[in-house]
Amino acid sequence: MRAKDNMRTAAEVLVDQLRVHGVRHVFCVPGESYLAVLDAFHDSDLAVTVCRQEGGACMMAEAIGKATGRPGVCFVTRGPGATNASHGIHIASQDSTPLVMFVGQVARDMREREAFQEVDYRAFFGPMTKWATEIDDPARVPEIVSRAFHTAANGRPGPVVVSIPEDMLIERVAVPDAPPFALIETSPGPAEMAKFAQMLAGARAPIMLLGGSRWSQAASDAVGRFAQHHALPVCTTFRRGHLFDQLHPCYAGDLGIGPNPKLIERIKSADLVILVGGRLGELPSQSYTLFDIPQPQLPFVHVHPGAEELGRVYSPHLAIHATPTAFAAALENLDVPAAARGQAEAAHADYLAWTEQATEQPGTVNLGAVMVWLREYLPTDAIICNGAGNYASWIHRFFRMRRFGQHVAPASGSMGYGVPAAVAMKRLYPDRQIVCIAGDGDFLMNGQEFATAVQYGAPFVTVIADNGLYGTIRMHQEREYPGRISATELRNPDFCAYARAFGGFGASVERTEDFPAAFKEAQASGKPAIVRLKIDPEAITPVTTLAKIRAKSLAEGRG
Ligand SMILES: Cc1ncc(C[n+]2csc(CCOP(=O)(O)OP(=O)(O)O)c2C)c(N)n1
Ligand SMILES: [Mg+2]
Repeated sequence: MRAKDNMRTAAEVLVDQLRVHGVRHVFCVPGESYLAVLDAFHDSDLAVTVCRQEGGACMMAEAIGKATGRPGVCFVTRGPGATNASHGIHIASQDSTPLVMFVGQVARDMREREAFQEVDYRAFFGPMTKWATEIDDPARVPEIVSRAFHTAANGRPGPVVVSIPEDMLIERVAVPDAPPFALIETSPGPAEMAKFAQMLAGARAPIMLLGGSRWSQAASDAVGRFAQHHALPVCTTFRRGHLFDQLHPCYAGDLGIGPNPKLIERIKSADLVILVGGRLGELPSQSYTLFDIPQPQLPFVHVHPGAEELGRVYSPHLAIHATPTAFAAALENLDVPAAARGQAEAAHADYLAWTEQATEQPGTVNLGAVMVWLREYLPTDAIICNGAGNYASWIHRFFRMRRFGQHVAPASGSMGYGVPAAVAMKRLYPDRQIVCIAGDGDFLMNGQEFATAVQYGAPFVTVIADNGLYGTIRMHQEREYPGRISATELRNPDFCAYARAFGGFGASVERTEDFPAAFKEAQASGKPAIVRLKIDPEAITPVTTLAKIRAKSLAEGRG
């Protein structure tokens, strides 16, 4: 409880700093290591979401960071809490998401004795974070929290971990609050933009690739106007499909897993590549085969908010150190001679043809047809959340993202993300429709957070593609070791009974044509819901089956 004088506990100062920095939501699993913070929550107007596992809490905070561009915040306890949470820290790191995680720590006078659940957080989280630190002095709480927010959100965003010793949290201090942190835009210089205009003017087949973070709807719209003016094809990189309206006449497709071969051809035959915001990691670069490293074989412009990313893998012909938002704004005033004309119309036609109709699949539920129905049915402000697994290939191929922030999913390829992300999105946007799409393996990695959704009355529909497999790994297994099944089969619970046992709604769908009614019923229930789809295990990707993969591998002499 707050004292009457102007002395506050360090925990109270800390919670006050969160409000100063504009935080509305915190996600946590409680621990005795930070009871004083829990007590300070009691007097604050923060929306606190108590979760079932720290991995889920950290992913919820990460999803807030993705959706808003401002650090998501979570609190976890020491040792087991922090190590559980590391799953979400890794996502924030690889996905360039601003996140600040506070970890309760043993008392200062016990450190270095391997006290109960003691961990050295600087050492443990160091390589996975932008900054990992510990607060020793209550008077420095405003300073260190301010630095944590600036560090997490600016440049290339990422996670920051702040360890808070429990005895430090209860010390009283008189200390002023810090000012609110600032999102710092890095704008491209006139010389870089002039060089860019010159390169574009000379190009006959340019293409733009969008990725990374530090985007906004306004930036996406600005790129759209620029692209239309120059008939410039624009594609999005793995799990960043929401950075561009996929029905924009210049949208060229999704550069991720299982891309349209015509898109790959188009990129290979381009005479100028403009990569904006992303790193072009292993998946979008098609295992680093698209462009030569370090110097790409074709003129390559790289726009990135982190100076240290420019030249890290690709040595660009033109490096522009800028946030995507600032670069997009600069495009509005760019004078490029009309000679610069791309091939947007043909590229968009290729995209439409590739995604128009679901492919034929074995089994009675066609996941492609489900995605086609969802893309027509859901409003454009609906949000799709998912984790990792082959089921996501159908989202990437057939669901058409229309707005910034419409897809909240891990570019890091982490399973278990969809349910926590959906909880966070429903807490953030109670009036928007949230849909989680999960694999059977994927769902049960953080399916416990379904209880959190029920507890907070946060209804969203989870569509589970139940194929009884860790399908992605079976696919790789059949390719490398055909017929030698090992550790990839799943015996699943009754997912509908699971939903009901938690206080939600459950329905099972065995035929594609039954999906719309089941989905609508799930929404109408007003409860967190599961619609389980019975997927034929043979339907392993939108274009092939397990049997075909095995047969090909055997024919090639493997196995
Ligand atoms: C946390 C985590 N553990 C393991 C993996 C490796 N992995 C990638 S996909 C996959 C199987 C996914 O199974 P499921 O969710 O059922 O989707 P499916 O591939 O069957 O559609 C596994 C184990 C991962 N990406 N993330
Ligand atoms: Mg599966």
